[in-house]
Amino acid sequence: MLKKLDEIRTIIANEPVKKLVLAAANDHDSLSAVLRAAKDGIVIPILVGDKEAIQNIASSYGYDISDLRIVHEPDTEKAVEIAVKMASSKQAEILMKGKVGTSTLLKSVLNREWGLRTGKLLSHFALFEVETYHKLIAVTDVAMNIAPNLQEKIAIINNSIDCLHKLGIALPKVAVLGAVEMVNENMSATLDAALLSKMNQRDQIKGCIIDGPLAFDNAVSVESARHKGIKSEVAGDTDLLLMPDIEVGNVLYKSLVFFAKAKVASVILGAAVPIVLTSRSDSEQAKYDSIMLATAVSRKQQ
Ligand code: COD
Repeated sequence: MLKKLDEIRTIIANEPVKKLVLAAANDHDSLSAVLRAAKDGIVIPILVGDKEAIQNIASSYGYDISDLRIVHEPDTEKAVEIAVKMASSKQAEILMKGKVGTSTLLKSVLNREWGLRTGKLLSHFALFEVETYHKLIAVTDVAMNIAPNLQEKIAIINNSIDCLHKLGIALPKVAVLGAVEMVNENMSATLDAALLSKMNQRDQIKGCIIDGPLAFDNAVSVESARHKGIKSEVAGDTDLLLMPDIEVGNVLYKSLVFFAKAKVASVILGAAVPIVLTSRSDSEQAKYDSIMLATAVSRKQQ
C-alpha cells in the first residue's frame, strides 16, 4: 500500500535513467521539474522549442542547461510534432507537455501517421496523496476522455489497473462513482457502474475488484458506507475512482488540489510512451511527481 507519492522513488530506484522529451520547453515550471528530475538521476532531458526562450528562462532562474540537448523550433505546433516523433521513433521514453495547450498535444499524439497510438484507448490517470485518506487514491479520467461510454470505461479501468499493478497494488479496489449508490435508470452513470461491477464478478474485467454505483462519500469512507448499510469490499478502501465524465473528474481533481491541498501526480496511459500532461495550474512539485510516475509506468512497458 502506498501512502506518499514520494514512495514511487523507491519503485524506480534501480531503473536505468529514462530519456524524456519536453515539448515546447519554454515553460518555467516544466523546465524546473525536468531539471530537478535530471539532477536526481531519474531522466535525461531533451528540450524541444524556442532555444532563446528556453535559455532566457534558464538563465533568469540560474539553471545550467549547457549540457542538455536542445532542439530549436520556435513554432509550438512544430515543436510538439518533433517531440512526439522522437517518442514514436524511440529516441525518448517519456513525453512531457511544456508551454502548449492540452488538446494541441493530444491531437499530435493521436496523429495517425507519426503519433503514439497503440490501438488502445488513451486515458488520463491522476494519483493523489490526500492527508485525510489512508493511502494514495487514483482518479480517472479527468482530462482526456470527455464522456466515455461503457466500452471506453472498461478501457480506462484496464489502463489504470495496469498502472496500479506496476505500482505494486496487486488487486486494486475500483469504485465506479455515481451521485447515489442505488441503480437509477435516469442516471446513466449508475447503470454503467452496475454493469461494470457485474462484468468484474464474471471475470470480464480482471485484476481488480469493482463496485458501483458508489457515491463519493461511501467510496472513501467506511463510516459513511456503514451508515447507509452498504456491504462492499471497496467502500471506504478505494484505490481507484472511476469518474462518470470529464467535468465531474476535473472538478474533483481541482477541488482536491485547491481545497484539500492534496499532492498529485498524473500521466496519460495507453500510448506508446507515458505522457506527462500536467496543467498550467499544477505546481512544479506535481510536475516532478508526475515525471516519477511516468518513469514507473515506462519501466514495465519495455
Ligand atoms: N484514445 C485513442 N484514440 C482516441 C482517443 C483516445 N482517448 N480520443 C480520440 N481518439 C481518436 C479517435 O478514435 C479518432 O480516430 C481521432 O482520435 C479523432 O477523434 P475525435 O475527433 O473524437 O477527437 P479530437 O481530435 O476532436 O479530440 C481528441 C481530444 C483528446 C483532443 C479530445 O477528446 C479532447 O479535447 N479531450 C479533452 C482534452 C482537454 O481539453 N482536457 C483538458 C482538461 S484539463
